[in-house]
Amino acid sequence: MQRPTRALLRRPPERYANAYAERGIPIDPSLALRQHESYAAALRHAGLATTVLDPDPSYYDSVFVEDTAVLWDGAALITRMTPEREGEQEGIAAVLRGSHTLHRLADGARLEGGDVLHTDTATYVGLTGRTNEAGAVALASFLARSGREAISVPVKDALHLKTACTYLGDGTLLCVPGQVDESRFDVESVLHTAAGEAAAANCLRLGDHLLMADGYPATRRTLNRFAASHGLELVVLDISEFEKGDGSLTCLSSIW
Ligand code: CIR
Repeated sequence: MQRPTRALLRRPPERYANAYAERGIPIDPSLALRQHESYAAALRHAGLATTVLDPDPSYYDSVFVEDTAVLWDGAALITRMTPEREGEQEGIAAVLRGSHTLHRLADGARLEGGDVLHTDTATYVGLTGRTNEAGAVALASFLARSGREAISVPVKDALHLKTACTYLGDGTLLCVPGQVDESRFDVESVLHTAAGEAAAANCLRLGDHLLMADGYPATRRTLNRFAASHGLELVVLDISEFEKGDGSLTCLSSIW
């Protein structure tokens, strides 16, 4: 897996809390901003240089930048998103143009960054409500330029592939039981989230740091053991105000 050195983030717009309030989900906007700052600080602590963009008031979910692009080897595959978010990727594409060669999806292809999981040996693409076969094929040809394989994985009962599982590094996958066929992954070991802690599956490994979301004590014990045995610092972040919007750790940044 390429070791990332840079991260792109976007602060949540005022509309973020309002949009969820209209659906009866109360989000505290100032807490969301503080949690976003802590997240950015954790990325810097892990050695990444961060660029934090001003909010995009046109798209309430625009804090979830991961979904807008897949980054690999100096190139960016700009995604096509769920209808409510379609268009959001253009603001990120305008920024990435300065550092990446941009590639686009054909009409009819759908892909979101949350469905793309890189391990040391391959890239996995989730087939979900957000990513279709044509999107997976487009990702495969995007990565083929770098001689990298993309392997499709159907996902059950999760928004994205990385809601169901993430790669912890050191040959280890962390999965919610039953949401993906674990035998499809070329890994040495598989850990599971504890019962009732599915949202703990989305972790972010950055060098010798492993970031996990706060509030999942049983899975935290598992990850503490993993971190200790691999010489990692486990960093636990409260991202409650983003979880309320179905977000998780990886979706708050695009890293390369
Ligand atoms: C959405 O439905 O698109 C947002 N509310 C949540 C996106 C989370 N993205 C991610 O986990 N990669």
